[in-house]
Amino acid sequence: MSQTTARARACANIALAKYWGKADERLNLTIVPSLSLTLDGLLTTTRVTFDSALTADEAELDGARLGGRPLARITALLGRVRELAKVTTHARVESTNDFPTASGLASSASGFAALAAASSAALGLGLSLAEQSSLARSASASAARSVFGGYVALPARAEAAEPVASGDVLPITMLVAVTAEGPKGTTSTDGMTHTQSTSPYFSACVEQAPKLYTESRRAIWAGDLEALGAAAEQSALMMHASMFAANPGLIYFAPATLRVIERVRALRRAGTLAYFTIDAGPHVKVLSRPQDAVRVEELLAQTEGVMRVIRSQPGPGVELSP
Ligand code: 2P0
Repeated sequence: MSQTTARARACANIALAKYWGKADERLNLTIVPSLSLTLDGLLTTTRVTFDSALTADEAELDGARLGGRPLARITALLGRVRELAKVTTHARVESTNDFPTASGLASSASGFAALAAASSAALGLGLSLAEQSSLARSASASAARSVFGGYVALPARAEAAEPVASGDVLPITMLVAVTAEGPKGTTSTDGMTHTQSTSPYFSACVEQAPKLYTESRRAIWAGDLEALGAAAEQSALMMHASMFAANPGLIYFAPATLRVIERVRALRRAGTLAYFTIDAGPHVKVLSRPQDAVRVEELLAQTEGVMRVIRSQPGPGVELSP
């Protein structure tokens, strides 16, 4: 019996300029460019052990055995790594998240970035970060971005993400207002396929996305939180508007989602810079200046329906760990 193992840690990322929709479903290439911030407060740790005694791949997340589609996505990535390393050995994957899984908190981003790094390292492949990003993207497009720290871009139809700027260029504290526990009803992959095939607003989003992406990049380099926040809010609302207009309409919002949006806008009217973004789930992620974060966090925590608030700073890219 032979065994070879490696462990990696990756942080989730939150897109400021959103990706929603595929240019190529089989290759998992995105139809629009996206730009994200990798966050230190949302961490996945994954150990991969290739073991000749195994007769199939197996995986567990937070101690629960995975099967069905989640396992199939993992097996597909492991298959690519085996092909590169020219081996046929099956693997055991043990993964833990320190945040709620599959509820719009980007667990697949950190999960597949950590899986790409750990599995390729376990087989001694020595992949570059761009190659790890491409591997992660083949499983989940947003995962391509979690390979890098700070601000990260995934251009339209790109194989791999690329770093844009360190988090210090525009320091932000991201406050995640958690409004539900447990998995969401519709996965991102299903939600975007449904939107792409039935929403009359989808093409408008695709048309507008490059402009918001360019504005976001420019705002980061100008250190302009107001411009970045405005672009991020429009990107998120446009994405959700396209889902609302799908047939049948897809609504990830909970009542508390709207209450947090209103709270953020009230803060801005009162002179505090705060901006929201919302992914394929009911939680609201709030961008604020680090010096305002404690006060903004308190106000979010007091909002009806907010269960807790996770505070994050810009985080590092994927790392191997002992
Ligand atoms: C993003 N999201 O840019 C967008 C915004 C959620 C909303 O990418 O099908 O897990 O695996 O490529 O990457 C979440 O979808 O979907 C996502 P697949 P993914 O972050």
